[in-house]
Amino acid sequence: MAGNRTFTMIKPDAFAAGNSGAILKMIEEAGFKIVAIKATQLTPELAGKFYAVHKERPFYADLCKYMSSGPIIAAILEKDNAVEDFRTLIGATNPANAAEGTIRKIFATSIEANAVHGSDSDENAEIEGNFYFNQFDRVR
Ligand code: IDP
Repeated sequence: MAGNRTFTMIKPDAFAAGNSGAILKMIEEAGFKIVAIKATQLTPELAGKFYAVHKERPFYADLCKYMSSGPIIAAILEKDNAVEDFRTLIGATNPANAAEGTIRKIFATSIEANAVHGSDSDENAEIEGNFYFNQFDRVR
């Protein structure tokens, strides 16, 4: 059965451009409830840990640099079928391939600076949420 929570980050490009509020509005209007949220900034080491699954990819070093380049918002979101529905809402990794009306189509500026993160499985949603939030930082 699909889980009901996912994890997102509003990435440094979207945060710096002042698009956090507009993105959170789209997320809430799509039916997601915010159950944990914080503004923070990753160090390059923490970005490397978060994206460790990509460490053999050619873009890994740039990705760690970019993701630690400025503030972000991290959040846990709740909705039925959360992981899949949120991936649909954000659109394809490369904004050039993202469907009209998706968050990445509207706000992303490149395949790297693509505005938002969305977990790709229930298991990763749990791991990624726990990376940022302890049990007292979230709605139960
Ligand atoms: P996803 O975020 O859509 O799940 P992943 O393949 O898991 O995409 O990649 C993680 C992040 O790494 C992307 O969101 C994007 O910021 C960055 N990225 C992915 N592919 C490339 C690339 O080919 N060049 C530069 N950055 C990339």
